[in-house]
Amino acid sequence: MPRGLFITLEGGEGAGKSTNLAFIRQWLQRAGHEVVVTREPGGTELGERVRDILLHSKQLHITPESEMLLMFAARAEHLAKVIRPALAAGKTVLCDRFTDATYAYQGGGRGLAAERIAAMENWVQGDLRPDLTLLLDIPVEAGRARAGQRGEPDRFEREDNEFFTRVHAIYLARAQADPKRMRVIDASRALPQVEQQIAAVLEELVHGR
Ligand code: T5A
Repeated sequence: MPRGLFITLEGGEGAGKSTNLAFIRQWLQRAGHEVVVTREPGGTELGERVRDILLHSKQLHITPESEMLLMFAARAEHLAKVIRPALAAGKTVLCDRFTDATYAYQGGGRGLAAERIAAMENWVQGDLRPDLTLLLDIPVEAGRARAGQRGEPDRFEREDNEFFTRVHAIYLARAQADPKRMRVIDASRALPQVEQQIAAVLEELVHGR
C-alpha cells in the first residue's frame, strides 16, 4: 500500500491554523482521503503532557536547548505512535505544526543554530518530511491582535514582537528555500479568500500526485 500524505499547517500566533483545520479536513475527506488530524506539541499522552509543560508553566525557567529537546521528545513519540502508523496504513495525516515550528520558534525565536535542529530532525525523523506544508502568513501584529482576543496568553504568547518577527522571518525564509513543499497562504484576508487559496493548493497536490 502506498504511504499516505503527510500535510502540516504552520504560521505565527493567530494566523488561523485551528480555524482552517476543519475546512482542510473536510476538503480532503470529500476527495476520498481517510484523515488523521493531530497537533504538535501533542498528539500522544506524553506529547500532551510535554505541551502542558511548555505552554503553561508559569514559574519554570526552561532553557532554549531543553525546550528544543522536549519538542523532539514529543515528536519522536508522536511519529512512533500516531504519524508513521497512520501513513503506513495509507491515511492522510494533517498535523497542526511540526518541525518547521522548531526552526521558527527555537531557531529564530530563541536563537538556536539551525544545524542543531537539523541534526535532531535527521535523527528523529530519518527521511520523513511533510509532502505539503501550508504556511498561513499574517503580519505579526495582526496575528497577535487576533490571538489576543482569547483569554490568558500561554508561555510563547507572552514573548514580545521582536521574538515573533524573528519567527516570521524564519518561516518565510524556509518557504522561499523550499517553495514546492511549503506554500504560503495570505492569511490576513477574509476567511473565504483564505479557504480559496488553501483549496487551490490542495487541488494541485491531490491531482498532481
Ligand atoms: N511550538 C510548537 C514551538 O515553539 N516549537 C515547535 O516545534 C512546535 C511544534 C503551540 C505553541 O508551541 C510553539 C508554537 C506555539 O506557540 P498552538 O496552539 O499550536 O501552540 O499555536 P498557536 O499559534 O498558539 O495557535 P493559535 O490558536 O494562537 O493560532 P491559530 O490556530 O493559528 O489561530 P486561530 O485559528 O485560533 O485564530 C485566531 C483568531 O483569529 C480568528 C479566529 O476566529 C480566532 O478568533 N481568525 C480570523 N479572523 C478574521 N479573518 C480570518 N481569516 C481569520 N482566521 C482566523
